[in-house]
Amino acid sequence: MYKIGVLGAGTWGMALARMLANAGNEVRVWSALEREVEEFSKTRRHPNLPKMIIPDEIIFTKNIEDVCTDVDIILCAVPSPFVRSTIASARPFIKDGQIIVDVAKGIEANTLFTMTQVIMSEINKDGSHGNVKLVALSGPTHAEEVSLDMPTTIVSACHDMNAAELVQDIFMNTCMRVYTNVDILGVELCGAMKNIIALASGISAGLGYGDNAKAALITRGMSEITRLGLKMGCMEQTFSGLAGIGDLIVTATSMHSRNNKAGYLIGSGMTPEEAKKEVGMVVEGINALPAAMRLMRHYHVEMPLTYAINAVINEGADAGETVRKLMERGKKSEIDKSVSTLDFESSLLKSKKDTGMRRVMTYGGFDLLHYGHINLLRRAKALGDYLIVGLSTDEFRAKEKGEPCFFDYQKRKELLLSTRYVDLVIPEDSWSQKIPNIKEYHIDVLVMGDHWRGKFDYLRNYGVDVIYLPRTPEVSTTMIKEEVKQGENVPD
Ligand code: C2G
Repeated sequence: MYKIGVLGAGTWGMALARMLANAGNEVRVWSALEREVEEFSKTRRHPNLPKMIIPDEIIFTKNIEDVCTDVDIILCAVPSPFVRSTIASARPFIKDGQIIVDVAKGIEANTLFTMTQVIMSEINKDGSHGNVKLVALSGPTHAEEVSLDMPTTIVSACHDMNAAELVQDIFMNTCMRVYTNVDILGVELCGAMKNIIALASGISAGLGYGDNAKAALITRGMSEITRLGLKMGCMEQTFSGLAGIGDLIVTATSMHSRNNKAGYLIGSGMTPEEAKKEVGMVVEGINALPAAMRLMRHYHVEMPLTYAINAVINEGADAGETVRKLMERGKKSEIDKSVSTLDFESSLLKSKKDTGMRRVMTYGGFDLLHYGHINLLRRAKALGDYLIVGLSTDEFRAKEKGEPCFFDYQKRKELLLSTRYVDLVIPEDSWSQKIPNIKEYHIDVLVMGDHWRGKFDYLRNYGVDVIYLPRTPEVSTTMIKEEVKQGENVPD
């Protein structure tokens, strides 16, 4: 069994804490609200989940260190606006390499970071948490139903499939079926944006419209979220999966959903403030709107529903009038043109700079690609969402290392691109190209093995995080060559 530290005693955090404790795990729960800690510890009840009994084995604490040290998993279950500050308080107690599972759904308005990117950027401020593994756990999961052990499915998403599969093992049981996905950005984008469409669905119902309008909102809402996601480099299957359409259906059709409920109250005539007060819990769809509007503009994606909801929630537009305008829009085809050229990809890279999407760069020869290289590439990719490798050319390698690589540049490039981590390979033919590369590709993080420690610190002056990761000590290209040579010399 596992030791789980839970940050946040809200509805979702407590439903999961109960499930994990009942599965035999050791579960400790921290809350910033002392009264919650005392009340839940004593009553073993949660006000938002009246039918749920909190297992006696769950330990509550107001000391954040208690849930961050000596645990296999930290579960971040605080509302999205409090993720950054909570991680800042927890950082001193979190060891490098820790697996953190995020269930908060949202996008940070000023950075446009998803929640796992917020966690990574906050926890690695000290540069000594480069190996923390972040897993997003997201899907069609009403806490109320999970708290009653009703059958549920969810997605465990991480660049590192090992981490995603460990979380799958921990959270899987006869009532919770967990699927893995490597597209963490797509999973998190869906989790944040679907709350906005759920608001729309609630507003529609509040205006007295029926299932036809609800189906239209769900379908066209998923279509615009998918358009945005593809422009951000996500995988299309994610949007037709559990974290995508699955979560949107469950959120937009159920009165369990706060977003749907808040939307209904607004459609019925309440102001957003009155509706939020009436719902009494965090309405993530309203929190996600500022970021959604910025993403829409940065990626030049047409998202009429998101635009319309923002007008109603943040600009005082009349809901009924807004629906009429939506219905009177120009004619459209359902089939978007698809774009996939490299020119688009480099223009996407250029536009990504302001949207907080993190681009990582590393350099090397990567000859006779081995697991030491893969360990480096995997950890480098986990620091962002797009990994570029500056691959030493044959000439550069011969000049700098005195001997050519075993595989030529094309073969080494092909091998790198066949891995799950590398998104783009460019030639490295001079030591001085790192600064122009950083500017041209809007690099946020430079990653190198720690035998280079200190050598590239000067790049920090160009706004780049420079992170040195421990080499995999027992393997190297030179060692492989020598062992093969010795093997050749061994008499039959
Ligand atoms: N690496 C590692 N563990 C190993 C071997 C290599 O982590 N056992 C890392 C290195 O630290 C480097 C990357 O994998 O970050 C590529 O390694 P090499 O091909 O040996 O590249 P290097 O000689 O470090 O050249 O401009 C910088 C140079 O191109 C880097």
